[in-house]
Amino acid sequence: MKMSFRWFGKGYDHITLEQIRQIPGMEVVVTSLLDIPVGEVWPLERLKALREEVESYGLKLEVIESVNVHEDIKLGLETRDSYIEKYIKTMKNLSQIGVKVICYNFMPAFDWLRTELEYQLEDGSRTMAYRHDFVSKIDPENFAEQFMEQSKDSELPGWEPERLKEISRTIERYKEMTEDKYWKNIKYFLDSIIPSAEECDIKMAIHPDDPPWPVFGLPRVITGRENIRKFLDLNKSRYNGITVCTGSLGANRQNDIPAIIREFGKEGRIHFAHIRNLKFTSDRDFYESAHLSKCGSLDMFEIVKAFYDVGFDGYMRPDHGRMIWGETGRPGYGLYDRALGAVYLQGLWEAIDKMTNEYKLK
Ligand code: DNO
Repeated sequence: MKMSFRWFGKGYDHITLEQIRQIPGMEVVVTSLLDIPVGEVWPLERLKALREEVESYGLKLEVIESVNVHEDIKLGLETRDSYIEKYIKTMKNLSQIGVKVICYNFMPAFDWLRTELEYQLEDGSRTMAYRHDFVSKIDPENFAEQFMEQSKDSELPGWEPERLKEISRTIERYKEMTEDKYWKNIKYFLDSIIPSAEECDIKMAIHPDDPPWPVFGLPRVITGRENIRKFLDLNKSRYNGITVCTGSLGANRQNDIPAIIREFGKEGRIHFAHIRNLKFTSDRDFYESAHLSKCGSLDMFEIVKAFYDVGFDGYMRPDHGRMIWGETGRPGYGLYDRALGAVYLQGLWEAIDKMTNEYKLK
């Protein structure tokens, strides 16, 4: 397991690489070029400069999150081939700077979704929350407006202002989309890019849909064990893999996350792990809690143990944290709580490792 930390890049993140390098055990930075419009090629010169910047802090740049998939590819339009070509060029450029994993998603129209960005917890910290009732009653346009208001100046990943402005129009384009067609579009994309991923030695790691059920009538398919199996079977190369995001999959109580990790981890199909906890406030509603098992509804020990047992040698990062100690910034992506998460996860790993090898406990 290699511990990593998401960084949005200079000018896009209030956190510095200097701060990230000081988190104990931190090895890898997970980043992206946020200013390149979705679908355009990421220029090699920019990538070389980015790598140099990251490496000058003693960190490695081996994971990209995300190279977003153009809507035309998801919709299966004729124009998709030209976007796929550009996607492959970006992959080739990324391989030249030593990137090993690309995290991406295939969620239609927008990325992950929360209803509150500043949900206040008893201890005064703030976090993100999801209320299903709210989502089922509101239309996407109103939702997008409220979301923009709440997020103030800090842009959320997957909720860029350009996307939000277009949201109704984008959703409209999915009117005729069935789940079946959507799966076909995924397969078309995979079959086009995976041979290049193999050549480039870059593992593709799709992010699960968050939350893992249809929203605003749009298909959402990467939702749990069965659909992950279906996804992996679309293209059986090891380079076609997944990101296990415990918070996304964990939002559906039926998902047995340790079992998912064991099944797909053994097959070498998990390339990236986003680890966070959440606390259910009803059957479907939850807030994102601190990472510790006792703070939320997920058992972090069981999750880390499953990764350990399958010999996970991919990248792991602490996912969304709360805002604590007066920090302000991009919701979910503060420094302090995620740094605590990174250390906690490494603590679990070390304990499991020593118990297994030195104390010979199973
Ligand atoms: C949210 C993130 C997602 C993720 C994308 C990957 O915080 O986990 O935005 O980066 O879905 O493409």
